[in-house]
Amino acid sequence: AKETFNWDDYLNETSSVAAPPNCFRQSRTPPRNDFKIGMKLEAHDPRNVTSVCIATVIGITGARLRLRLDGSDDKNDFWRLVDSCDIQQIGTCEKKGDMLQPPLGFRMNASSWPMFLLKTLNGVDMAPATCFKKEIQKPLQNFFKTGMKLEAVDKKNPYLICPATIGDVKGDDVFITFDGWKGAFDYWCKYDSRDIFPIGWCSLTGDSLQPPGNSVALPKTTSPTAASQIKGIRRSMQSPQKHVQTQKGRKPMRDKCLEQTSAPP
Ligand code: MLZ
Repeated sequence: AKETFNWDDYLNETSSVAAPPNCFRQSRTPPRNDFKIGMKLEAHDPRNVTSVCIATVIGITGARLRLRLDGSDDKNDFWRLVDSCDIQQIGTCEKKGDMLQPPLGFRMNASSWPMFLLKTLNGVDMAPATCFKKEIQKPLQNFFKTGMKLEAVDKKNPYLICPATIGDVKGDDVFITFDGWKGAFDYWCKYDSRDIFPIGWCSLTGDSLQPPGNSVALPKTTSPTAASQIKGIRRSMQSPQKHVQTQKGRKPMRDKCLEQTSAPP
């Protein structure tokens, strides 16, 4: 049977609270994804944000698009929300009097760009204006507090959205820590980042939320007894079948998390 991660149970097990929706620069109802694979649009080159390029929709995942810049390789795909201000309808750039640019790392000789562009745009399936949704205003200030739970894009594996905790708050910045991954994927971002979502986002968009990893981070201040108990938990986690208890008498992670030694790939 397919087990699914359940936020209510998890918040209970970890005695934590969800970051309220007003913390995020995200619509309360995720925008509808009307794009189709193969459609083309204009996108800011993530590696050179001042230049606007032609991109193709390579994949659709929830309210996000997997994009590839035309003339680029297949190693630099990126993901954008359908209401991202980084994407626009083909023609927008020209209307503003700007020129479409070759992506950073254009596969061909720079002199072949005009002809490449002409061929690229000939008879293509251009995403219509209705596909592009309006980005909402950012919250007036950083409302996040340390310890709040959320769903966040794993920037090292940007196709993944995973359960996370606010690890720290400094001015307009928040530290995103991934539950059960010992800090390996953590990052700082602005409170209005488009890569962080309120809990329940994935279930609304149809994205699959990755379950937490199976590494328990040692709390900063730990009593000797708690420390030995945590070591015990870690030992038990090496043998996935065992039922383990925390000092609070709760399972630190759900059984299915223990079964999963590491998320694919
Ligand atoms: N296959 C990778 C995915 C890790 C994803 C972690 N996300 C916070 C791994 O197991 O390393």
